[in-house]
Amino acid sequence: MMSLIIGLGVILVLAILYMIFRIGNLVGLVKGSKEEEHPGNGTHGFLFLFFALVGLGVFFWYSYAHWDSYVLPVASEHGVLTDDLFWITMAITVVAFALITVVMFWFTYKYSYDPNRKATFYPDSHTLEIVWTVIPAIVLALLIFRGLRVWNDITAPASEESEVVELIGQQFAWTARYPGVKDQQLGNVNYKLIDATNEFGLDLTDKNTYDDFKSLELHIPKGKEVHLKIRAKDVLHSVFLPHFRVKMDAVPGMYTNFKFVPTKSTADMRAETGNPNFNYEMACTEICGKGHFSMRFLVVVDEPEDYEKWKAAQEPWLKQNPEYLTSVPPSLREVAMIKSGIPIESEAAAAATAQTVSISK
Ligand SMILES: [Cu+2]
Repeated sequence: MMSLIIGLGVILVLAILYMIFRIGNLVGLVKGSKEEEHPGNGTHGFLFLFFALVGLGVFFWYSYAHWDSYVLPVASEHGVLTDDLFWITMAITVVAFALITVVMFWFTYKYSYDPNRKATFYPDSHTLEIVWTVIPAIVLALLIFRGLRVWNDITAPASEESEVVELIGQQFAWTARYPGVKDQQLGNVNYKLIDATNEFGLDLTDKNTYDDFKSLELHIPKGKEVHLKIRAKDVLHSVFLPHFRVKMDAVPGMYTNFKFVPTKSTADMRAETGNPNFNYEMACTEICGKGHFSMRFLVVVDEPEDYEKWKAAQEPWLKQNPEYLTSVPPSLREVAMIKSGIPIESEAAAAATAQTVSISK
C-alpha cells in the first residue's frame, strides 16, 4: 500500500513538472521568445552537467561509505589472485567510467544549441579511431588473458593428496560426507538407494562406504588442498563460501568440483577480525525454494592436527545405522564391521547373519 502511494506521488510530481515545463514553453511562444524553436536548451544542458556531477559524487560517496562491505577478508590462496583481478578490473573501469561520464555530459552542456554557432563538418579521423580501438583492445586482452590463466589454475583437477569432502544440497539443508579415516576414499553412491535413513544413497556393496561419515558442519584443514565434490538431491543449489572466494553450483545427477587451499583457520580469522564469535559460513546462492534462506552451513577451518583429531572422533555412518549391515554382501560383512567399528558380537551383526542363514536355507 505504502509503495503504491509513493509510486502515485512520484507520477504526480513528474506530471506537475511536465505541466510547468509546457506552460513555460507556451508563455514563451505567446511572448514570441527566440527560444521557441529549441525550448529549454540551456536548462537541459545545465541539468545534464548537474546529473553527471551529483551522480558521480553519489557513486564515489557510496563506495567510500560502504567500503567495508566490499572488502571481505580473504582466506584462500586463489582468493588473493581473484581479488587482485577484481580490483585491477575495477580500477581500470572506474577511471574509464568517470572520464567518459565527465566528457560526455560536459560536451552536452558546453555545446548545447547556440544560434550563433555553426557545427564543424568532421566526417572521420583515422588516428582517433585507431587510438580508441587499439588501446581498449590491448587493455581488455591483458585483463582477459591474465584472468584466463588464473581461471585455468583454479579449475584444474584437484591433486591426489587433497582432502576430499562431499557436499550434498537438498531442500533445505546441506550435508557433508567424509571418506573416513581408514580408507580415505569416498564410497560409491546411487540415488536409487536413497531412503529416509540412507540419505546419501550409500552403495553398501562398495567397501569404501563402510567408514564414510556424515557431518552437519564443514570441517577443513588449514594449508591443505580441499577438494569439494558437490551434488544435489532435488533441484539446483549453489555452494558459496565467500571468505574462500568459492562458488559452485550443486547440480542434481552429476558432480561438480571445486578445489582450494584455506589459508586462515577459524581462530586466525577471529584474531584478524577482532571478533571472538566469528565463524565461517557457507550459504546456498541458488533460489531453490521457499526455505532457501535456511541453507546455511557452519564452516570450521582447523589446524591440520586438530582436523585429524576431529575426523578420528567421528562415527562412521554404518556404525550409526548398524541395521544396514543386512544390505552388506555376506562376504564383506566382516570388513564392514571392522571398518565401521560395529562390534562382531553386536545384535545387528547377529541379525544380519540370521538373515543370511534364513535366505540361504
Ligand atoms: Cu539451496
